Amino acid sequence: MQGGRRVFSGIQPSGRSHLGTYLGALKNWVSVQDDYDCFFCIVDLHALTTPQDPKVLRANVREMAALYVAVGLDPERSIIFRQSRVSEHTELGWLLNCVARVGELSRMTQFKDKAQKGGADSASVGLYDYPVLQAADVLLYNAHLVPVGEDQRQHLELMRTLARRFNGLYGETFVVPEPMILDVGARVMALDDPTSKMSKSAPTPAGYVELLDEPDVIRRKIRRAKTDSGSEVVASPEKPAITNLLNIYAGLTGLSVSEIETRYEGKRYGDFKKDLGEVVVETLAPIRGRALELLDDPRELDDLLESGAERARKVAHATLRDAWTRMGLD
Ligand code: ATP
Ligand code: LTN
Repeated sequence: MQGGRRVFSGIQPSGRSHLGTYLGALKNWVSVQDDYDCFFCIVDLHALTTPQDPKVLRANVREMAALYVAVGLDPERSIIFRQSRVSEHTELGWLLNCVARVGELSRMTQFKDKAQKGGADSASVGLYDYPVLQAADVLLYNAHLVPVGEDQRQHLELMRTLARRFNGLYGETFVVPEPMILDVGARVMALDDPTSKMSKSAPTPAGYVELLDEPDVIRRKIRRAKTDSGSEVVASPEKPAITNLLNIYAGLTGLSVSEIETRYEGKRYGDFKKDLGEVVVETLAPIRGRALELLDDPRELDDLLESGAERARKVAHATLRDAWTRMGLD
């Protein structure tokens, strides 16, 4: 541990975690866990901002916990827990609601996109308020670093604004967190449409590789991924589809895009896609195997989450008390 510097991040248990989630978030969580005190949360309250079936949500929480462990997060070293089990998140969320401004939330592009999809008037108030709860998640733990994908940049900026504003109004209370958004893997695009983000709310599963997809399904999805005109395996703005596939290859192997281009000089898209399919399978098959094993013992997963919540609560409660005192609620 590095003198107690902290990391916080979370993923919604809204089903179907995919290669984008892995490259943009999970893989980087694993890479920081030896150097920081880490808090990895299953943000089930955030999932409620769009409609959820209670049975499915319950199952998704366990699946997410299994995936966290299966990708290599160690529940002894890192604190793995469920947001709803640490009530301080919603409590600090309220305090921050009183510091955040309507204008700021109205500018959030993720809210605008998601609200537009279902009709702005019927979007939940929770969806609008989503970034404030997200700020509370991180500020409660005074986290220094937040590893996320590119789509979270604006939420992170708002979180920093809220921390600074609170500190300015009430005195130094919160660490102002930094985003950790890497160059490779921070924005994985859909396999069937390289102009939109790989997303679990995509209209068809052809656009994303789920972390729990079977190897043959993965191979097929990669083989059928959209390609650009031409035939050279090179990244360029005119070739968004092949560029995306090169980035995925780079993210999974640690090779640079130019090293991969050299490797595939004179070869065709088909050869490259076949190998990429194997690279993805090599990474995901062991994760799938471990996750399925863990899911065989749901009680153990529940225990793991409960003991994580106990550890998280201690830290969260101290910060909340501090915020209460600063605001005159003591
Ligand atoms: P939705 O599309 O329904 O909003 P999502 O697929 O973006 O959901 P989240 O649970 O919101 O999934 O994201 C979890 C983490 O994964 C976040 O850090 C997010 O930035 C990252 N992430 C999600 N999709 C991608 C992607 N396509 N490329 C890189 N990172 C991503
Ligand atoms: N909004 C994030 C999930 C999330 C999060 C967080 C990420 C909720 N709270 C705190 C980092 C830190 C998303 O990925 N959609």
